[in-house]
Amino acid sequence: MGHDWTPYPQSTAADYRRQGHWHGKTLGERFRECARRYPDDPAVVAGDARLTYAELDNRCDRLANGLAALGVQPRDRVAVQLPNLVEFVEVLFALMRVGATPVLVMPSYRRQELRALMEIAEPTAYVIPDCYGGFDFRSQARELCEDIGTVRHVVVAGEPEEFTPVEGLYHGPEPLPDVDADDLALCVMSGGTTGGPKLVPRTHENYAYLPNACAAAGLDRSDVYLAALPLAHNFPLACPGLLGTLTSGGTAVMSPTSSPDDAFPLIEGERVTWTTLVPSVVDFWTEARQWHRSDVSSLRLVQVGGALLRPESARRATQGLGCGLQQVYGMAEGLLTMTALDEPDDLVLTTQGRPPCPADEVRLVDPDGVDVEAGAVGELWTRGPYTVRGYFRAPRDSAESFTPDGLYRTGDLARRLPSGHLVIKGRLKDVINRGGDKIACEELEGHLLAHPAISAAAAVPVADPGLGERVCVFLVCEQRQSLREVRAFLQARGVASFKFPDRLEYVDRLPLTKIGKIDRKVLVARLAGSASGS
Ligand code: OOB
Repeated sequence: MGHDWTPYPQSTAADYRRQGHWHGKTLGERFRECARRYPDDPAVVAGDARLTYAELDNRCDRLANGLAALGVQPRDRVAVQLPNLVEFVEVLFALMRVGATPVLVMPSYRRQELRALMEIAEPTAYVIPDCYGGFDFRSQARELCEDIGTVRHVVVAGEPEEFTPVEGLYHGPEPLPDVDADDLALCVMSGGTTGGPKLVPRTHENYAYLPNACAAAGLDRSDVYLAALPLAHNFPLACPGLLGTLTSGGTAVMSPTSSPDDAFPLIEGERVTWTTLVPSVVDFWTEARQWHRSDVSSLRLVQVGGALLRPESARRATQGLGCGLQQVYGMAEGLLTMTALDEPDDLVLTTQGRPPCPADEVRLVDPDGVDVEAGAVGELWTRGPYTVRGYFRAPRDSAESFTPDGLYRTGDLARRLPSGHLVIKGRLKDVINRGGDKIACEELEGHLLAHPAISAAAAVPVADPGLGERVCVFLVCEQRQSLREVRAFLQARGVASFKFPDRLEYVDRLPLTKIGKIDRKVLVARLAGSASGS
């Protein structure tokens, strides 16, 4: 420990415990306490599976035993690429109980992203579904395991073929190891400010703070949560999401996708009270409410975050969905801000709220790292009890993204209102936010440059009414490629499809800044100019 990731300074950790932000408990213990208190209450509903707290707790223990018997050791990393299935919940808690570290990977990630993450994490096992969304995860695992020598077991939820079935891993009770609350609970993927994929190491105390703080905003045992976004993402998982639900005695309902066709009947059937969405999906739900026959009147709260929510969308959603709205701004690295449920409309519709914890430090700084004047826009830097101090095994990226005294430089631009509410005004980092999915421009450009006909490439965001942003790529090419050809190239290379360009532009050369980097601002301005017809 300490070599792979940056721990909190001891005095800071002691302060967080003294101030009551950290409780010295693991997430597994917190869930178990809840299971003991409400053994017969429904914990998870997923497809045909309905598990009470006692049943889920027992299955997690048995699966922990099975994983240990397979050879999964404390502190091993295990890549988990599962969609919203009951196995997601069981595998997550079982690994935590073994003391291993789940490395959560989005189901949409493909060979390239997985390889990069696995090279960092060196997982000893990889957990996948059989097929999902028309994609066979077993054949991808076969290819990956040839390159990633550390993976000794591929564990499959569903039809395993030659791999190990999850189903066969529920073993009888055996003693499980003690797990320290200041050890790693899991790694989540960073939306990133620079370069390639990065892992965010979150300890139990750090991560348990999050659902706790958010749940304090009014979630209780009678609540029913719909997991409509992929649970591998921090937002539906822990803000307060699935973990908040299962540590407060509520019920979590798994939706295979966020489409109204899947989600609305579940809301009606299970009397769902709250859910977590990205802005593009909120727009879709608001529209669908007009024609969809399901009764979604049980919804009390929709949380929206991951990308900027336009005030018009927010207004339409509160009217159209007939429920409360909470704006959430957050990041895998930690900090979260949110509007409160009882705040006036203008704050809920136009701000991203405030951090939940008095120990959250939020600074808005100029390019020299000096605090901007009150009310001015600056880059948001942050530090606090649930914000990490560095990435997992990535000292160079950590040094770039964190200040020497441990503040995370978010790369986001924000303004603070006198009330303390933050308004996100844009970003400095070269990331495209496509409906909440984050695409690092440099990473995509690297993949494009692997094409023999492409000699230079620049990826930039282009404004889009539905997704907020889409991907536009400027290419310098010997031989012009069609959009379809470029996308097929990326697909064959094993790049996640949400990163594929939506639009191509050809240029003779790319504009460069004084220090020879791609001048993306010029390209963005060129797109804005062509959109307005000038
Ligand atoms: C969430 O986490 P990530 O790690 O996928 O992405 C973080 C980045 C932020 O730095 C910001 O650029 C953008 O996503 N973002 C927003 C936003 N929420 C996130 N930009 C504008 N408005 C918002 N409300 O996306 C995430 C994690 C936890 C909770 C919510 C979102």
